[in-house]
Amino acid sequence: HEWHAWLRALPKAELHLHIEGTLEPEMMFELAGRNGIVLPYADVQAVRDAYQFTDLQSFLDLYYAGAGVLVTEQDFYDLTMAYLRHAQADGVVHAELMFDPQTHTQRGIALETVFAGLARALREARDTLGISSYLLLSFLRHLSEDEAFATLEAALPLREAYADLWIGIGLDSSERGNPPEKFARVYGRCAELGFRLVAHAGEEGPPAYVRSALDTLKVARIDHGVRSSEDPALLQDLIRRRVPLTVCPLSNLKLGVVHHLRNHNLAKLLRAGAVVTVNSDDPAYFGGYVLDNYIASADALDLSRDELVTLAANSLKASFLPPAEQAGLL
Ligand code: ES4
Ligand code: ZN
Repeated sequence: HEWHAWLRALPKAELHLHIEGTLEPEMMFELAGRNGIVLPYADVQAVRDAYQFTDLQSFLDLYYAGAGVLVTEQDFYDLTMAYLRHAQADGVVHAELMFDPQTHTQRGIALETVFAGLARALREARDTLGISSYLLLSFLRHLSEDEAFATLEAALPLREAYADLWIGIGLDSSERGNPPEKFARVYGRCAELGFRLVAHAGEEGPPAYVRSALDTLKVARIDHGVRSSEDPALLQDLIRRRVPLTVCPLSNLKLGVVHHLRNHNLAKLLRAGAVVTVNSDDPAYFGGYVLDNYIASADALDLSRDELVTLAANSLKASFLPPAEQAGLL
């Protein structure tokens, strides 16, 4: 398909990507082998066969278990470099990667190990692949706000060493029952510290969580946000305030947020005037990197060339790059 090559060549930013969600089964075995970890799977195919999710939690259980093979600085480097090569092949010129420090510190991995491995890959890719990137440290919302504060306090001594990369804060994991306002105080502190703020909201959770992320956490972008369309006043606010939504179509399909991509509201949100972007979320688990997400959405929703150009341009404009750098990439 000639339009696939055209789509690949469109400069785009990836804004919703969990680096732990880029762990392909092949690398899971490789890292398990060199770290002396025995996986509860016979082979790569058995891992892939296990990826049949019914909802967000059924995915998260395997995602946190998979992350258990990440031990050394080299592991985090290899994981990140493999992602960046995929991203470059998809026409990504800038990536904002979320990472979940609590997933690693809870198993005794030092925060410095995580930062050092991610940063070495991101800085190398800036020079060798021409991809710029930022890091968004994400709090796990199924844990307490005190644990989020402790994570922030543990990470702050590293801020200066990684100031070129670590510019923001995210909120992820089990959404239902863990509303944004649970993290109001720690987000207030992060805002005072000058971090850019995003949060997952309206993936499985209700539109009220999107409202709370906006008004209580004061986020600059909403991760997912697809359930916002259930509240017309909220959707109008998102449109009027030009709050970007980092939508992940294949993720929504695999986790049963939608039952077919034909039913995805991405096109309706875009045509209503929302700042929609297309992203891959956890590509190793959901069966596609960012270009696969664009192609599957275009096929299912009859997106026009102009709409695809708008989606790619939106991704750069919704990024945390300074406007002058955005303009240079557009
Ligand atoms: C996630 Cl798809 C999704 N939703 C919420 N939290 C997450 N962490 C990793 N992937
Ligand atoms: Zn996500």
